[in-house]
Amino acid sequence: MTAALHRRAGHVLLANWRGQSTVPAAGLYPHQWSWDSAFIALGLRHLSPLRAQRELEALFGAQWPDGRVPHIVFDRIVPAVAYFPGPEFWRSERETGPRHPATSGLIQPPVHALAAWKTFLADPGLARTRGFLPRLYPRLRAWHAYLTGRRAFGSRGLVSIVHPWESGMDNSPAWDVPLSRVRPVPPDRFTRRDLGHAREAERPTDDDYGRYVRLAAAYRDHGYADELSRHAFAVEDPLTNALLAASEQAMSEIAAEVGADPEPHAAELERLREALVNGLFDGGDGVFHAHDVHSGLPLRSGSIAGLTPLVVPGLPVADAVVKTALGDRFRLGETGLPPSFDLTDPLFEAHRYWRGAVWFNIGWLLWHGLRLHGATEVAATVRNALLTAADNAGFREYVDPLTGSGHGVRDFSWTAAVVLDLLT
Ligand code: 9YW
Repeated sequence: MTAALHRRAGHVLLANWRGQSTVPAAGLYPHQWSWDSAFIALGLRHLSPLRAQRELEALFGAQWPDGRVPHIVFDRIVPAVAYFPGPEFWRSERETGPRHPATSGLIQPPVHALAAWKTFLADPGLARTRGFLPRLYPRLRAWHAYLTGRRAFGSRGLVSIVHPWESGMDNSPAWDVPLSRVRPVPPDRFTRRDLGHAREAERPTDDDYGRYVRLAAAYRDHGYADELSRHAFAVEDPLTNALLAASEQAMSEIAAEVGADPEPHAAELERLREALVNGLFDGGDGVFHAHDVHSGLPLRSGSIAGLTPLVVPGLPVADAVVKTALGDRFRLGETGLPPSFDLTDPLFEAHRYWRGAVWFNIGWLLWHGLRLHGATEVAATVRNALLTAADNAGFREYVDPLTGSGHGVRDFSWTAAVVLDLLT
């Protein structure tokens, strides 16, 4: 299976390459997405280190003056009707000027420095010739500074997200409580384009979309200002903060490579790790929970995001998290396929997007984190299960955690990229 799977995964990434970057999927997602590009680079580096570098460079080329890396960079030649909400909704040019690429104003989880470091390692000679890291390092620093500066709403030292799209896990049940406070925009006020490409029963509902649109429009109408009082939704998310911490580890390596001081990054990793454990870890059920900044309460849920702090080097509670991963709620030791939500919870839905289905980027993060903490056997189970599921289902966007059956779009870029990285 290995050589054929490798070849097929490569074809998916070649077909989805658009000259400067890769679309997550032809049709459903016809632009560049932020955390998709980071995962894509992790796989693409094995096919073409040059393209992997360019993928990240294209994304950071659209970075805003305030340091934020937008969650979507729009391809100007794609017709406006192809994706909602498109450039005419976000109106990013008001903030960045008309010469800047058109983008959204939201962010996605900061896995980029980790991807950049691994991309460098795939071909250090080429990267040095092109000045890849010396050019990217200041941009990565500005990105992290945006997060820990403008997005540190609480006094707890953690970064907040202000929209479910920023979590990367759009309709996770973890967001049901804070979203219930948001009045949905009526469905006849916007046209969903996603339903032309995917089954309605597997996507977020119209009510979800109505709330997403309300929050995004409010952020836009306040000039994307990051003031807590302006945000109806403000949440400290374990995945975002864990990836930032893991990325600070990569920043130490990058700093050393470009002749900068790694020490501030090592200190930042330590600070974030402590803030994560003190602020979000629940020893009772052995997972991390998001924290609702407005209510001051934990958002207790069975989201797989609660296991992702395993990517943080030196996580002191790693054993407890691995135990949870192996228990009834996630069954990683048996199935190897991480459900996006607790299998035993009544809210679990095997096929609906982030309410239970398995996503390959999260699988990769857990595989990486399990290995980091010495759980090599479980990591191997996860690896094999992801490869088999991608092979059988045709690089689908997500799969059923119990049967492995494929759902969402086919030939999804990060599924192929994760396969390439796991095979190499
Ligand atoms: C949407 C592109 C993106 C991912 C997100 C995923 C989905 C966009 O697709 O959101 O239109 O629903 O939830 O994580 O980056 O692949």
